[in-house]
Amino acid sequence: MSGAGISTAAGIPDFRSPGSGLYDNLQQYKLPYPEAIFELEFFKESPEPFFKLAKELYPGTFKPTMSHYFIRLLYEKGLLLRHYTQNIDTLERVAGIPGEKLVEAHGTFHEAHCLHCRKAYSQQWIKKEIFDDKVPSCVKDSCSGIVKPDIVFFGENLPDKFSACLSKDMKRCDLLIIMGTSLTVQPFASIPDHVPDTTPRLLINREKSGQRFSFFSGKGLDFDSPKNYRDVAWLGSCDDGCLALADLLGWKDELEQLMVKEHKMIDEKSGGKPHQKDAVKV
Ligand code: CNA
Repeated sequence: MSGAGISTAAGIPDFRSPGSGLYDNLQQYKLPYPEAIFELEFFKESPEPFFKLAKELYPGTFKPTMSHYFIRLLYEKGLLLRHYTQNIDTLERVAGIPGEKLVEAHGTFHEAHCLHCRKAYSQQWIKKEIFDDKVPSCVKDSCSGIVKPDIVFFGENLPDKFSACLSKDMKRCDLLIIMGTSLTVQPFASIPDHVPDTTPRLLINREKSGQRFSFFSGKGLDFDSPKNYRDVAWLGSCDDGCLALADLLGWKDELEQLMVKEHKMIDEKSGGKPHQKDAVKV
């Protein structure tokens, strides 16, 4: 399972890293508070800040990281039961992980719907509207509702696939790898509570996250108490962590070569133009 931290090396800021995270850099949007940009009620009143940000962060402009290709290797070797992601940047798909192996818990930019009449719109349509600096609005007669990409805002339900997969996957999970997430957004953050008590849980992140709030609660990760027998925090960058793990597995060269090969293909597809943007300045 992963969060924004597996994509920061691609140049996409996360939410909460002090200084570089989106929440510290949204002054230009004049929001009442940073989270408002992803809140449904605020969006209905003031959609402009979200669409301005969506243009900056639009999928298709970034290349997957070493961490994404590590997940792809897990898949190719038949070890990936499922990858649960909070990310909306679609880099897992770009990295070649098939849709049936993914749970995009906070939705994707793949499709969009009118908030009023639910008419579906394609990614190409909404992309053009966003890049023309318009607030996309429904073209159906007498509707003109706002059209929103199918990413999950605060105040919206997660896709049905999330709970459907969770109930069948978690009992089969024999190693949970958690990468690049502050484990603060529910219900995603409680996935680690659903695996069997005998399943080891490995966190690869810049800081410890998701720790249990009380010694007795039994919920959350437990790295430091004497009772811990299965939780491990590897602190550092996700890419370094994946590379270190790949090294232990004897896959280091394969992983590095896969990333070089795939990035070359992405560059070729984009007509030799450098594909990767500089880190986004919001
Ligand atoms: P977050 O709350 O911003 O936390 C990110 C975590 O990753 C923090 O603990 C950081 O310390 C850590 N981190 C950042 N960069 C690295 C790195 N290179 N290596 C190791 N650790 C790192 O983000 P979460 O994903 O936990 O929060 C959930 C939100 C963020 C979801 O709703 C996402 O939709 C949303 N989000 C997604 C993207 C994206 O799609 N790339 C970008 C920004 C936010």
